[in-house]
Amino acid sequence: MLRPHCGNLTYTRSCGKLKGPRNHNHKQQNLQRGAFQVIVKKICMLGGWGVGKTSLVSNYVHSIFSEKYQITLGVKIDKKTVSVNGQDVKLMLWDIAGEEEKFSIPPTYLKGSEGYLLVIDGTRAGSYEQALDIHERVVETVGEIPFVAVVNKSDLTQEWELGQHIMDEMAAKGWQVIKSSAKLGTGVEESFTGLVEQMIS
Ligand SMILES: Nc1nc2c(ncn2[C@@H]2O[C@H](COP(=O)(O)OP(=O)(O)O)[C@@H](O)[C@H]2O)c(=O)[nH]1
Ligand SMILES: [Mg+2]
Repeated sequence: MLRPHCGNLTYTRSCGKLKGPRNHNHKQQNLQRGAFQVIVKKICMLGGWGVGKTSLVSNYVHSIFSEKYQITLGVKIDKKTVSVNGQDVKLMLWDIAGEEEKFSIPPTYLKGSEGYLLVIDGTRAGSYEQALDIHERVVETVGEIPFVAVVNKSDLTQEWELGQHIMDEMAAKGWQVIKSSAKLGTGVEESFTGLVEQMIS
């Protein structure tokens, strides 16, 4: 399937009939390229309104942080290839908004996803309740798949609301919990890497 003359392992049209995840319903793919094998994984960004999903992706993929609130319309897919435990993994990072305010996640959004970041805003305890609700809906839709609970905005210590008891509660559920700041870039890479490690283990 993969043509040897395609210089880059991408899904561009220039590679002729090379089919990407779009054509394969985002199922896991093992793409052979000589001795290398790249696994493709779809990851969804989930969480309530304004918790920092888009900012986390921006920081992770583009090392950019914007104070301006960007209302994400529809779905945006960012791509990043990482090497985790010696394995190259091409991540397709799905980020939506639109209906998220109402916590309705379009089924097509989750389809084929093998993991997600469940983002919580540490300055708004209510976003934890939203995350619990979203998590429940995801389990109902796609079953138990790997995820990391990311408690974001850790730089805003003055406005911090999420008490230790909530952190303990999440830990007691066996969740992997990571504090992050999309603004400072702390805990961001760790969150994605932690998720990928769960996904490929
Ligand atoms: N201080 C601070 N602000 C953040 C952080 N992450 C996101 N924000 C801000 O929170 C708002 C919502 O972020 P956004 O990524 O658009 O949230 P989304 O709706 O979950 O995608 C924006 O104004 C961001 O600049 C963070 O780690 N620290
Ligand atoms: Mg967004």
